[in-house]
Amino acid sequence: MRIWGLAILIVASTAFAHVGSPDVYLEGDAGPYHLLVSVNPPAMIPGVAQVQIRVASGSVNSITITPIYVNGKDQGLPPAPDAMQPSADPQCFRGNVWLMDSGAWELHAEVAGPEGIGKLVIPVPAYARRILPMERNLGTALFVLMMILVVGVVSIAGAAAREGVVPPTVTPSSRNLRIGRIAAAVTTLSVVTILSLGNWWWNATAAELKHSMLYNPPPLEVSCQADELTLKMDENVWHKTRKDQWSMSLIPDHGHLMHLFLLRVPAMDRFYHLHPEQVGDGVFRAKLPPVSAGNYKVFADIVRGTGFPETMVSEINLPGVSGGTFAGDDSGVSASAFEPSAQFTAISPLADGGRMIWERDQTALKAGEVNWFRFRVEDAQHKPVDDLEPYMGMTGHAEFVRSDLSVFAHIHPAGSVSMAALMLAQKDSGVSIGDASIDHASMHHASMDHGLNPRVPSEVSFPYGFPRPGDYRLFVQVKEHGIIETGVFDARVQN
Ligand SMILES: [Cu+2]
Repeated sequence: MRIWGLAILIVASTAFAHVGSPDVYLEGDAGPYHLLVSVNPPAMIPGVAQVQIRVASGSVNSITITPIYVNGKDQGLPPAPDAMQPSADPQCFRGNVWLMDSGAWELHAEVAGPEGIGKLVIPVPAYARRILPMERNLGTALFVLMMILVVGVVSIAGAAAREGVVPPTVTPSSRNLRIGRIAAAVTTLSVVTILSLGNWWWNATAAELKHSMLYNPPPLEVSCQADELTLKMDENVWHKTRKDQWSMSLIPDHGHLMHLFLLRVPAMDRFYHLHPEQVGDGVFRAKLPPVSAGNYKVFADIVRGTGFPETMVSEINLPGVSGGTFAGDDSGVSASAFEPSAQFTAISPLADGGRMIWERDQTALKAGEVNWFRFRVEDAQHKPVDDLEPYMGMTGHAEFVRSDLSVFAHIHPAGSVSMAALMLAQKDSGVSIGDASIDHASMHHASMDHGLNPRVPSEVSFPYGFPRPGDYRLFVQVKEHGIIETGVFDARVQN
C-alpha cells in the first residue's frame, strides 16, 4: 500500500457533505501529467483553502491555481492565478487560495512542464463548519480590563458627587459622603445594566450569525409504508438565504438524482445503497428491496446545479421486508455486527462465493494521511477475476463510515469529489480528462481511474484520507457478471 505522507491539517468539526469528511481528494490528468490533489477547505468563510498537488507521472516545472466561484450565472472575470510553491519533494506542490463565499468552487490548475501545458479542474465545496471560541487568555485579559474600567467609572462618579462642590483642603461633610455613596451605587447599577444589555445583544447577534452562517444539510424526513420509502427534503436558513445567489436545483450524480444509503445501527451489519426517484418538489420515493427489520441511519447524497454536493442525514425504524430482489443499480449486503478491534479485516466474503481482499500492509492507518485503498476481487477458487464491469459508470464505489456515524464519505476511484461536480467543471472549462466526454460518463471514469497503480482488471482503488482517528467500517462495491458485490472491512485509524 502506498502512503503519501501528505500531512493535512485536520479541523475537528461536525461538517457535512460528505458527513464529517470535508477534505477533497482528486486523482486525475492535467494533459500529460497525472496528479493527486488534496484540498483542505477553510472551516470558516471567507477563508483559506490549503491545496496540495502531487505529480504522479511526468515532471512539472510550475503549477498555478485559480479559484472560481460557481453560481450558475455570470462568473465575471476570474482572479489572477496563484503560483503554487514546490516543496522539498520536487513532485509535490503546495498553495493557498482564498474562498470568499459559501457554495461550489472550482480550482483551475494549470500545470507547465517539458511536455507542455495541462489543465485540471478540482471542484471544492466551501461552507462554514464551525465557529472559533474566544481564546481563554484573551477573554481573561479583556475581562480584567473591563473590571478596571468599571471600578474607575464608579469611583470617579462617587468622588465627583462627594467632593465636586467641596473647596480644596476642606473635609467632606457626612451629607457629602452620603451623596457620594448614592452616586456610586446609581453608577454601579447603570454600568451593570449597560453591560448586561450589551452581553445580551452580543449573544443574540452571535446566535443569529451562527444560525445563518454555519452550514447544515437540509432536513430530511423519511417515512415507510409497506415496502415503500418516502423522503421529503426541506430547506433551512442556510439554504433559504442563499437560494437567490446560486442554483439549488438538483443534477444527477452518476445517473441518479439521489444516492440513498441505509445502515442498520448500532451494529452496522446491514447496508443498502438505493436510488429513489423524484416524485415531486423535494419528494423522493424508493421501493425497498428485501431488508431486515431494525433501526436505520439514513444518508442521502444529492448534488446541486452548481456542483455543490450535500449529504442529508436522518433515521428510520424499518419493518422487515421480504421477497423481491434488488432492482437496477440498487444493492445491499449483510455483514457481522461491528466490533471495535485493533485487528483490521483483510478478507471479506462475497455473496457469489468469491471474496474481496484489502491489499494493505501492516502499517498503521493514520488520520489526515492520503492513503491508497486497493481491493482485489477473487472468485470462489481464490483466483483474481477479470470481469469487473463499471457500476454506475465507475469501477467501484466505497463508503467509509466511522463507528459513531460522525463520518460518512462516499468515495470513487477518482477521489472524494462529486462526480457530477467534476463533469460540470469540465464542461464549464472545456477541460477534458483523457478522452472523456460528459455524455459518456461510464467510459470517462473507467479511463480516469487507471490510478497511480497500473490498471489491474481485478482491482479497484480509492484515494482517501480518514478525517479523524477512530474505528471505521468500509463498504466497497463493485459489479461483476451483472451482479453488484459489496465487501465489508473494518479498520482502526490512529492519530
Ligand atoms: Cu458512488
